[in-house]
Amino acid sequence: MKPLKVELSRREVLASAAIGTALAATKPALAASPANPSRIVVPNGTRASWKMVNGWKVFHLVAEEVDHEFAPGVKAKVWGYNGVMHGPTLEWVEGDRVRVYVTNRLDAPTTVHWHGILLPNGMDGVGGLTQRAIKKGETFKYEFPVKQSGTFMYHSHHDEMTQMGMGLTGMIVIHPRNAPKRVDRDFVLMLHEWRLDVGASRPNPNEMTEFNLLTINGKAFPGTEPLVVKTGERVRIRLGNLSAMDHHPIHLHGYQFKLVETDGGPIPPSAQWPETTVLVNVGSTRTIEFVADAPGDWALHCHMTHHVMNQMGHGFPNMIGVNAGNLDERVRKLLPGYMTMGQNGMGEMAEMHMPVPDNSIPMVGGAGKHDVITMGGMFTVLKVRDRLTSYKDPGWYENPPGTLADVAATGDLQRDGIDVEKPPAAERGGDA
Ligand SMILES: [Cu+2]
Repeated sequence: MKPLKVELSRREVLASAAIGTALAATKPALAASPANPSRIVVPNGTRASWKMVNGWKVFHLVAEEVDHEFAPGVKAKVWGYNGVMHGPTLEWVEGDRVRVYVTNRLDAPTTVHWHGILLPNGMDGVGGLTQRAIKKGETFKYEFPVKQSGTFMYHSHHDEMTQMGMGLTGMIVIHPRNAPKRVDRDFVLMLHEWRLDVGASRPNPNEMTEFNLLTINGKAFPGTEPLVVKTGERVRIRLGNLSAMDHHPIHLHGYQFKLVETDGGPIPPSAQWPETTVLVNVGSTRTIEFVADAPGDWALHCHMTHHVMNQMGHGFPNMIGVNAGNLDERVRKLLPGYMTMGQNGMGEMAEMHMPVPDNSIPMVGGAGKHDVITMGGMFTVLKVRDRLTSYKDPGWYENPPGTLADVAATGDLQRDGIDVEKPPAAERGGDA
């Protein structure tokens, strides 16, 4: 089996940069190669192309309406940059001089704000305050030296509720020029939330509370690509949140990680503490790192349970414990095909393969190895494998013998004195 060839030293990256190697904007987020020195991985997403012109790293963003698929079968018109939503990830190196042209092809005026970037005031992109808005058809020029490193974001700062709610958002990664901390896999994930009514062709940016599509890099599970890692690799996950109203506690199974950086800068090692969940506030980035020493398929998801549901899981009457009796039969006289749902929760919905309206998906559910996965929305999978020939989705994890939860054998129950008819009573927890 061929070893993975994905590593490039910082020197090679800089050398490539110096000769003006442009990154492909829409290459799949896989291994780096000399033609593509980027080391970041943007699952489901893209990286911006650029060129060197007289010592300036030149980018061009075009704000426009784009067709976007949030999950299989759920499409909408949203606003993005360069044909994609979120916009392509901008990758800079500390010390670069960057120039970003922004062309507005929207009917509305817009601006671009460089979130967390230290720059001259007039380049900050706040409509009305630091510049006039970019009108339809105009191209503005932003330029500044890159004085810092880390994980940042860019977004419209004109009619923010509408424009960020429609998707005018993207991530920025800045590599340190000197002594970069080496990681093997460097993932970039942006969190966002949407209200897309069933049958609607555009999300509703006026929504304040009832978001029904929660996304990682613009995708709701089962539309999310897994994060593929080889056992033993050092992993960095950069999370940004430009949701309208919700912070997202992102939980990783199987690992303890450290919060190493925010958009305010790196956290000194002495101040880092271990976590299993990192709260990514609206308008902030959080970067975590860990060594992927445990192979498997590990869930990575928002721990707000309503954020791992898709469109139809919201605003549903509480039917838990309800005995519907012959209700279905009676209602079907009026509404053919009627079925009472939710008496045992929502998990069953994932299995019923009920027809759903056009341009919508069931509230939960994706195919898993063992059963249906009863989650949707802001959910993906970290796939850690001992052997990989590429970072393409390796399929489901093969659990080693004796390491998979399954039906208890009669012999096990007898050996351990378990009588399923007579479970032990809970003991008092207090002193009294
Ligand atoms: Cu959330």
